[in-house]
Amino acid sequence: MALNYSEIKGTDLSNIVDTGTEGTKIALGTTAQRGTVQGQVRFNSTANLLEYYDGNFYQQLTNAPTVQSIDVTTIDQTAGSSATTDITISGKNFNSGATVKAIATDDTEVTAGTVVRNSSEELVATFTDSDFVNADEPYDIKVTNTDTQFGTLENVLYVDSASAFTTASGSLGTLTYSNSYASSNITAVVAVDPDGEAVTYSISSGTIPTGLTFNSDGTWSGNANEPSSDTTYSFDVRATSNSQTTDRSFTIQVNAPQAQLAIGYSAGGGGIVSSYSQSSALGGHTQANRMYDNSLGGSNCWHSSGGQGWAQWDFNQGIQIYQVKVQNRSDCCNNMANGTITAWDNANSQWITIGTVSLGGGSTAQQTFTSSDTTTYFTKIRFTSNSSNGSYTSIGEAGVYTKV
Ligand SMILES: [Ca+2]
Ligand SMILES: [Ca+2]
Ligand SMILES: [Ca+2]
Repeated sequence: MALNYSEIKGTDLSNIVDTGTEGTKIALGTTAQRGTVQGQVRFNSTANLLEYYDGNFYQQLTNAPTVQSIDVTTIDQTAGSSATTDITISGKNFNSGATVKAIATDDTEVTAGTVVRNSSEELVATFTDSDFVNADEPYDIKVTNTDTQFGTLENVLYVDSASAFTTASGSLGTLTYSNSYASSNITAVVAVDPDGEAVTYSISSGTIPTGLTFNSDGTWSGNANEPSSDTTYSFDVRATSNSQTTDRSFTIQVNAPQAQLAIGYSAGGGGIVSSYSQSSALGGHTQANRMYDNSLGGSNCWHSSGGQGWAQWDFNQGIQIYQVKVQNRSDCCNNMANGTITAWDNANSQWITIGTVSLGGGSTAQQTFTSSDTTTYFTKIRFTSNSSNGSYTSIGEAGVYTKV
């Protein structure tokens, strides 16, 4: 039953008991309409809060803030002395002037340098990264309103600094035929995490030599493929530890084989030729060893007694043949060398063709043949020739080159 004023005028209203269920309606007004009598209770329609006057100030009945989540959960403490991290805090009852702190496990407090209040449900707090210490993680996030009420979300913020490379950027090594293009000649990549966390490695960009494998522990395995020309491979290695990554640029050089003269020309027999033979030698002319005497004319040629013939060198060891060069005699009769060069594959008892000679005429004519065979060791080489002038076969000089 509702009463009006005339009905209760003069009635003692001390210790009023409201037996209703809906609620007691009290005074409502703006901040400007506040009274000044101690004990007055009212609803402030400006602040949208219940308030009472304590004789000096109006005290408002507010709710403590609640921190529900943060959008960043790691701080890189080593990011730089002036580096900062913005953390967006979601929750409720964030008031203007609210402050934010990160509380360490030893209760050390890190205060956000600035706090931007987007709404009563969202703050953005900016922390200085170098204020954090890995040993003191995890940190709590504490929001305190100006009325000192606070809310805390515990154990949510961690320190995670990125690993640092100890391997200098730049070349990790050079692979050559001589070192078998083996990964053992390449420097392993190392980075150290300041928090003591494990580091794994990957290629984040660029290209590594075909045939090599970069392992997740920073080491290399395999053998690079032999290139046809010197090649520099450039790539970035990414070191990952916990949530952080760091990249560094490196190179690997892979060089094509070089031809090294083993027999012939200025190398003579090279200590490799153990014996020589020929199908025939023209009287007054000379034999197969004259093809490695570093002289092209006159008697310094192998010269058959007929239009066809062959000259052969036997090696005292198996050698890999990379290139073979043949050259005409220089003084005369220099239209005589046409035929084939073959080499003896001792393991499989067979002649393998290295090249087809077609020198034609000319005192300086020469040909070089390059073999793609990288596995066979040969114990003999034979120069088989059909004279183009129908009377003689003659070769002034020949050379065999190995790879280095
Ligand atoms: Ca940590
Ligand atoms: Ca770390
Ligand atoms: Ca010669």
